Amino acid sequence: MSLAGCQPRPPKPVVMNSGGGVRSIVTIVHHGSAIALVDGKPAGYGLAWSDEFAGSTGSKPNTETWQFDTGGGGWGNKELETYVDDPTHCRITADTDATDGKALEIDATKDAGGHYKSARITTQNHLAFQNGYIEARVKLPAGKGIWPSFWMMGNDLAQHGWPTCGMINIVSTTGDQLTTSRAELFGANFGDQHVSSAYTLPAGKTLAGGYHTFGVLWEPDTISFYVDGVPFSRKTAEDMPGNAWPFQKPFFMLIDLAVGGTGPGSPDPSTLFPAKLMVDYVRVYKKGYGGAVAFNGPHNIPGTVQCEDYDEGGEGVAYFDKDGINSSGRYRPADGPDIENADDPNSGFAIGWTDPGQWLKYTVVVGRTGSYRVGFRVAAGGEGGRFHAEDETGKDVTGRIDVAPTGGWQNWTTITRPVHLTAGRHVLKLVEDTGGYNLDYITFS
Ligand SMILES: [Ca+2]
Ligand SMILES: [Ca+2]
Ligand SMILES: [Ca+2]
Repeated sequence: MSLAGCQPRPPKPVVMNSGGGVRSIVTIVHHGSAIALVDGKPAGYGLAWSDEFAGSTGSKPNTETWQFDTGGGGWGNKELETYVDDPTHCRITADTDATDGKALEIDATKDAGGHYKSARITTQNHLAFQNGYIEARVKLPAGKGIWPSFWMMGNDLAQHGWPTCGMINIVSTTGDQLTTSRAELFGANFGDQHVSSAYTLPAGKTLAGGYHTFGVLWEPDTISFYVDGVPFSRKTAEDMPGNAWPFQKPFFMLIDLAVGGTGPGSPDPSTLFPAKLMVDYVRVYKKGYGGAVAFNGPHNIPGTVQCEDYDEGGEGVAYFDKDGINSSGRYRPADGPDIENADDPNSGFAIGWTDPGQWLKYTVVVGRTGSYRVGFRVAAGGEGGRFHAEDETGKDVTGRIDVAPTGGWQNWTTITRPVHLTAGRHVLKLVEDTGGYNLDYITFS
């Protein structure tokens, strides 16, 4: 579904050339209070989600993640482009400067009649995020009238409209001002008042011509912006017009390449078309995620999680296994967790050799906030044992689960419990409080 025609069209921020009633507060660098990045992310954060834009060359970005906003009409800023859903304007492309040799390319074109076409993609209706360090590696196009953006809007846009839903502009820099990176927060429900932050690159440096990273560290009460890992702004509600702070709820992402309008002004004869916006990746790091990456997933809830499909990332990241050896050697022989065949319909393999203190992580995407029935498929040939599951904050989500003897290591039974889960991406951690049972799969319904 496109925004065009069925919902208000959220504008991009009007910043640089705005007048009359628009309050633009430019605040420069608070290094002292900023959180430094370590290995490209805040300490204690791990990769929770990414799109590396590494699909088939020439294809559109993953449609399970991104949808196209289409249409023209200025998008609230008198912009000149018409956004189209067409790989000619938005596709995966080979790029030797990209970390993995591939990037998303958005092309803004001008035809013989002077009409501009470009693309805008969003995760709206697909994925939303709340809190974390969110970063894109981007090659910005230069030129008067060129306006690339990587930004986020509140998931409640349709209910509350812009700007009350909130907006986080991680990159909102025009193609004729590439010695400065601009970021903005919008949140007030009175006009487009906002707080803007700007970072001017060191003398002689420019954002043109190569990849740079643009990040936001979004914590419940503060939002900080980064360019190439350098923090340049840290804001709280006190900095916002009317102390608005609509950032304690999920936001979706947008990437677009606008042409003209009240932000950058119109292109001039020096502006080269097509203008190309390149995005190597978008990554979301979250506190406590520890670097685990979904294996054969992420697993959708409601749905079934095979216990052998624990995350990738290895010892101490995706799992803790006491001897570091897969004793049965099945399925994932290089890993530590012990995976054996499961004599149970449609279940593949099972985790055995459970041992107190061992754990396994599973990256899941919860479809809606609410109550679920979780069913653990278990077998216990000996005396049985117990385990529980935690979310990424360490909260016990299941309570203690006792496994009674089932009369054999392949005599499977299901233990069900109610759980409450919140929508979005999470990492569930299955913690073995004792040994004495095998784990086959987990159902959520
Ligand atoms: Ca890439
Ligand atoms: Ca083991
Ligand atoms: Ca299984």
